[in-house]
Amino acid sequence: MVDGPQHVKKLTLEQLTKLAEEIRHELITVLAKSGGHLGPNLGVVELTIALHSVFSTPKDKLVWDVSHQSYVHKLLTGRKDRFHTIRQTGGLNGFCLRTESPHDSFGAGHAGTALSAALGMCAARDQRKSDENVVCIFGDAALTNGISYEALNNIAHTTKKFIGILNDNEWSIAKNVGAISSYLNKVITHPRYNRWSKDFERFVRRLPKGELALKLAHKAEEGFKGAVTGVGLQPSGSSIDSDGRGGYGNSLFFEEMGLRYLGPVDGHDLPLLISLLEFAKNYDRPIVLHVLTKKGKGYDAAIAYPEKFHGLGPYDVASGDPVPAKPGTPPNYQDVFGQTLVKLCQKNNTLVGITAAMPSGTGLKHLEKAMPDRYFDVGIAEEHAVIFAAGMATMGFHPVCAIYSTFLQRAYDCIHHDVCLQDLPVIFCLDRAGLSANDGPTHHGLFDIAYLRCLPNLIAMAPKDEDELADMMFTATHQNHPTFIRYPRGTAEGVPIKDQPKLLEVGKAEVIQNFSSNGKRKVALFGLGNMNSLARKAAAQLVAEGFDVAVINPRFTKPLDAGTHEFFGRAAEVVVTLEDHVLAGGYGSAVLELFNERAITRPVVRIGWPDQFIEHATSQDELRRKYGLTVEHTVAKVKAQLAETPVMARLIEVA
Ligand SMILES: Cc1ncc(C[n+]2csc(CCOP(=O)(O)OP(=O)(O)O)c2C)c(N)n1
Repeated sequence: MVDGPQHVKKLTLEQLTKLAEEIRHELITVLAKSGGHLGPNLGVVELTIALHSVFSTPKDKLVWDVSHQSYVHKLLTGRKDRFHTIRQTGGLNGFCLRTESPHDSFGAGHAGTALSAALGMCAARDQRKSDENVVCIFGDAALTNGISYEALNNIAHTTKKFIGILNDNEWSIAKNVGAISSYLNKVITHPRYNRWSKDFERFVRRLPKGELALKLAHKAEEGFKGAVTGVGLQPSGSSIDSDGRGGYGNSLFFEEMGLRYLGPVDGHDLPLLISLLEFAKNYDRPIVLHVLTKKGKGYDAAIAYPEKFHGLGPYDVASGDPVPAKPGTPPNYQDVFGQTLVKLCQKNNTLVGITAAMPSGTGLKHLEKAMPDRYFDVGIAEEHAVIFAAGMATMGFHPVCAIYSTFLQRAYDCIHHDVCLQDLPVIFCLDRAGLSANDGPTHHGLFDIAYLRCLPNLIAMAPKDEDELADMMFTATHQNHPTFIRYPRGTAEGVPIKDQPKLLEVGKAEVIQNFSSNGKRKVALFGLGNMNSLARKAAAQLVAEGFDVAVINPRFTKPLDAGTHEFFGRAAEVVVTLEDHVLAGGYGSAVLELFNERAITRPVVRIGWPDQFIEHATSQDELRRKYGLTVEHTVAKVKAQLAETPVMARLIEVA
């Protein structure tokens, strides 16, 4: 395999084809151990090789949307020796990261940012009068996202030189949805759209491998959608364009946006891709190249199950089967959420489920299967999802938006302006609230308590286990206000789930273990959500070491149970708050504000994530150990705090 992009340029077509094979082998074998975005990367092997054959990074800029499909780019830009570390502690990140390599021109992880970022780079280049090429690679699902259109609307007015590559594989994570997907489908399948002009052919012919590219393209002309490798060009001489402006293929949409459109072409045909990219590089107007790729190409299992192989954990290479969970592993929160929603929907006609392109990730696929008419996939469109839900709520519905905590950040104004301000009963199920360890900072859901706590009208809660998640969902369906339930990724606690969920009292905490008033020094541990189990373990150790310990499950971060917090705040010598969230503005901060308002002077030890972006790692446990979200650290902090707190002073105040 090659060492860097400069080597790619020296290879013959035969060697490049061999390189593609080697890369596919590397992807399939490495990801079998580490997990990752296999399908999308197998789909862009030829495209990435072609990009590095034609463009010269880091001077030229490749901007990848989401950047989950940048593994091949990483392999070709000096990172092949570390590729086996991808998504592991201290290893390569699974997305583009500016701090990881100068070849990563723009970091991402959230969808829909590439067109805007690339256009910004073009504007900067034009301002400083330099000559870098900026190439934006965006998937068909990026066109379900509003930001992409904001950028498209702006390109032709802003720059004369912009190269967009639409990497169309018909899939988001699940099958792509909506009108734009149907439109692309039409572009691909309708012969009217698959014609080329003579001047493009003339240009390609002049290129070193141009003759060959055209031959391949014509050979494949009969095959279109469904047989991506067969996609090709219609014979020349039949050049049309929708509006007489001379587009090379035909897409009204892109042409109306002021972009020249080339395509659709076979995204696995290396010589053709190289020729087209050379053409785009030398073109003096904004241009978009529409390439058709096959998700999972080169690995049968990934082709057969594109959704499963979009992103997955370790698997067996021979069968493609995931490494099985250990027997007795509890269900994951996502399945409990999905199954509970189905049960609730069966009894309550006002409930519907909404996802922004994440049916399997969130567990909403259970509703899709059981009650498809009550299920909405709106595409990668979190803002739209929230306002759409608000609209339904005005008509008497209780929409349930299942959105990852990190992706909901994008819809903050919609939560504020459309839901909370109008006090509408939308239910938000915030998945991945906590760490998404392998993915890293773009995917950790560590900010939602802070960004929600300041908004009036809403109710926010966090279950300590999967049974309480069901109770909270049930409780949410009885509210006439916006409600938010945050819960983490993956395996739940393994507690039994009641047949009939319980209605919880809003704003009421649960006392799990009270003081025994045995004359020992008192410590109150408030463990929020999944940190409650850690609080209970810390409590057991503190009791064993001779302390009198209370454990409380706060349940609600808004409204906070002021009475319970005050009672334990006054009774204990030390209060501890534990949260899987940043400390700045989180649950512990809410407790401090309450104590300040009520003049409770008890020291509060806050356990949570520090004021920095947390990196990716092999496991959540490693990061928790590093940042002190552990039983040992909690116990040590409590003891250190007590050592500073004179016993007598506390006793006088409590009395
Ligand atoms: C704002 C946001 N919402 C949801 C996601 C989850 N997500 C990651 S990749 C992806 C689908 C991307 O599809 P596409 O851009 O067509 O690329 P492909 O994987 O098909 O190559 C989604 C929905 C995200 N990264 N960002």
